[in-house]
Amino acid sequence: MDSAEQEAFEATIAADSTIEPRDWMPEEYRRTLIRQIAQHAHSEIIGMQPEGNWIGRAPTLARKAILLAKVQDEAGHGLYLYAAAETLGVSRDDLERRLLDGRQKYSSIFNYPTLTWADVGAIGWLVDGAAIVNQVPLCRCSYGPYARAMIRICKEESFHQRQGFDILYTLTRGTDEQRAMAQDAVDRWWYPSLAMFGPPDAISTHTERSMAWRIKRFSNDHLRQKFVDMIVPQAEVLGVRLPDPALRFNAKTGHWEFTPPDYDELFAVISGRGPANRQRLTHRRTAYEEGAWVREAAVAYAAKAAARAASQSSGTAGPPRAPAVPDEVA
Ligand code: BYC
Repeated sequence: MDSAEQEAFEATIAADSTIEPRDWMPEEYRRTLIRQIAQHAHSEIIGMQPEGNWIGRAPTLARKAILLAKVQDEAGHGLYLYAAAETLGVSRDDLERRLLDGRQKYSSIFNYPTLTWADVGAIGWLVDGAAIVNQVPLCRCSYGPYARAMIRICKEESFHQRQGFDILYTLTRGTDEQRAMAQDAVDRWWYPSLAMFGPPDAISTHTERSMAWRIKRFSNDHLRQKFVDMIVPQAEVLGVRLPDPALRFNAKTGHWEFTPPDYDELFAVISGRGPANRQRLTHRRTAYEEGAWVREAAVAYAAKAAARAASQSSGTAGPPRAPAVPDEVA
C-alpha cells in the first residue's frame, strides 16, 4: 500500500468529503461498502414481496394505485443501489447470485408474512419509518455514489411512511373489526421493526469501523432509540397501543424507555430460520430464472446498438439494424 494514497483517503474522510469510484480506497472499506450496499439493494427487491402480496387485494382503486407506485419505487431503489455497488467493481449479476446462494443477506424484516391489509399500513408506518431513521444519515455517507442514491431514496421513503400512516389512520377510525385489525398488525410488526436496526452496539461486528470510516454516522442502538422517540407520539395520534408494557418517558434523559427486541430471534431470522425466508428466496430464484430471456435480449440489443454506432462513426455499413423500439422512433 502506498502511504500517500492512504493519507489522502484518511484526509478525505476527516474533511467529511466523499470518496469517489476513481479514488484509492482500502480493500476493507471497499468490501464493507459492497456488503452493506448489496444487502440494502437485496432488501429493497425482496421487500417488494410482502406488500406485492396485497396489490391484487387492496380495498379501493386509489389504495391499489398507491401501493403499486410504492412497490415500483422499491424496485427503483434496488436499481440505484445495485448501480452504486457496481461502481465498486462488482457486477449486478454477481451480487444477485450471492443473494440467491445465501452468501449475502437481506433485511430480517422481510421474512415476516403480511396476513391482513392492516399489515400494509404497519409496514409503511413502522418499517418505512425505521428505514427513514436508518437511511437519512446514509445521505451523508462517505462513499459518494451511495450517499447520492440515498437522497432520492429517502424522499420516496417519506411518501411511503405517510401512506402507511394513512392506511392505519383510516382503519383506526373505522369499525371495531378494523380497529382490531390495525392493532393486531402493530402488535406483530413492532418488535421486528426494532430489530431492523441490527444487534445491540455491544455485539455489533461492524459498527465501530463503519463509523470511523463515516459509512455509518450513528450506532444501531442510537438509531433504534431515535425511532422509538419518533413513533410513540405518532402511535398516540393513530390511537394504537405499542405492545410494550415497559414503555415510559424518562424526563431526565428526554427519551422513551422500551423493551429491546429479542436478538436471538433476529439472529435466527438472519440465518434463514424466519417464518418466510424459504418462500422469499424461492420466489426470487424463480423470478431470476424466468427473467433470463429478458436479460439475454437486453444484452443482444445493446451489442447490436453498439456495433451500429461503431459502424456509423467509422463510415462502414456494419450489421443490419436491430428492430426499432419506441424511444428510437423520432
Ligand atoms: N437484517 O455489525 P452489524 C427498507 C447483520 S430496506 C439482516 O451491526 P452493520 C424497505 C449484518 O449484516 C431496509 N441482517 O452490521 C424496503 C452483519 O452480518 P454480516 C434495509 C442484519 O452492517 C422495501 C451482522 O448482522 N436497510 O427499509 O454495521 C420496502 C452484524 O450486524 C440485520 C438497509 O440495508 C438485519 N436487520 O449494521 C420497505 C440499510 N442487522 O454482513 C422498506 C443499510 C444486522 O457481517 N444498512 N444484520 O454477515 C445498514 O444500515 C446496516 O447494514 C445495518 C447493520 C444497520 C442493517
